Amino acid sequence: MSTTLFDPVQAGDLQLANRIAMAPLTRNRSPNAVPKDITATYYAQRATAGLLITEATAISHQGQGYADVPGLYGSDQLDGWKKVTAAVHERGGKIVTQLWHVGRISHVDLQPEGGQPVAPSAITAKAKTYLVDRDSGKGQFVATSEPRALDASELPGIVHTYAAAARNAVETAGFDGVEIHGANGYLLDQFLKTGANQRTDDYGGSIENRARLLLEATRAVVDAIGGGKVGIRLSPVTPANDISDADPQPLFDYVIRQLAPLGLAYVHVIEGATGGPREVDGRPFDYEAIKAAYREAGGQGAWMVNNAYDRALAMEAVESGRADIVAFGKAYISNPDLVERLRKDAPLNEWDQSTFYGGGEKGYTDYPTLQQSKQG
Ligand code: 8OZ
Repeated sequence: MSTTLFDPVQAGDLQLANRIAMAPLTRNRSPNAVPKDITATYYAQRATAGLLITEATAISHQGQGYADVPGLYGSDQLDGWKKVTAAVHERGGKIVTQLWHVGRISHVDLQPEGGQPVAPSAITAKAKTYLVDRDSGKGQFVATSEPRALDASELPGIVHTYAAAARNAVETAGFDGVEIHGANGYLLDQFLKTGANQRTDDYGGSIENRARLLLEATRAVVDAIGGGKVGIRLSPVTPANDISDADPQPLFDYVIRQLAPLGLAYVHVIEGATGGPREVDGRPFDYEAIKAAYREAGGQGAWMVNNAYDRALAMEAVESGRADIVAFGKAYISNPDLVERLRKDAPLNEWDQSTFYGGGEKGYTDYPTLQQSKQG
């Protein structure tokens, strides 16, 4: 019998009970970048996932781009995360945190001393970020601020910050590992892609140069905590956050071949437009080709896929061998017991988009399990 979605899998050092992952999901419920007790409840409720990937979590103040998203650079932030990892481990779950630097997707109000966000080049993204008015507590989407181009002399510091955050995550906060956010038009993806990177130094121009920062950061994280505890998320063709590349297939062929020897736990690929359609107009992409390139180059990490998977497509992906793990996003917001529901082919709770970003327990920790629905 072939492998199913519900079979265990080894991803580097991570021994996972099944092949269903909770995708990283921004929830904006961590004022002052500190996860609260309800965040521990939220993740613990979902601990039957083979792997929980936390919401994107800033590696530094400069890496912050949205109101009330958590961090990994302050002791109070790490203390908050300790409660989360303890609650998940108590329920037998596995949890990694997503290392995030937003680059140009930020706002001066969120930056150290109100400074400009940083980017490969001084090109403003046609994108929105999310701010919360301190007085009224109301959230709103606002245009991102004009960024300044990073000086090459600043890049080693950013690479170091990725490694420091990874060490904080594993050694202090108790995470089982980390996922590097290389997707969705944030800093590392901005360096990768021609739409945001017009540099003329060693970090711009050729594919090798554009991939340099992502690979340096990944190697530094691997050196800090070991490749078996490291995953990476990529989104070859997403239009999220106004990102684009003139020729993504050879770019990602190169990136994936460079990642192959690092002994990563997994590679996580968003197929299509993040949170949207699996095909993006005018941006064809051959995902099987980059998976084959990864294996050909010796990559042994688990292959995780994401975006608009339903039960049937997820089962097909694993049973056919196309993927080792499937990450579910929005379905995990509204179904804490998603694994059980998929196993039983039970109906899913619908999600409430109005409570995705910001707020409290409503739309966060109050979605019922199957059992609670029966009792209620
Ligand atoms: C939705 C809202 C804010 C941020 C991503 C971290 O797309 C995000 C994000 C998603 O990766």
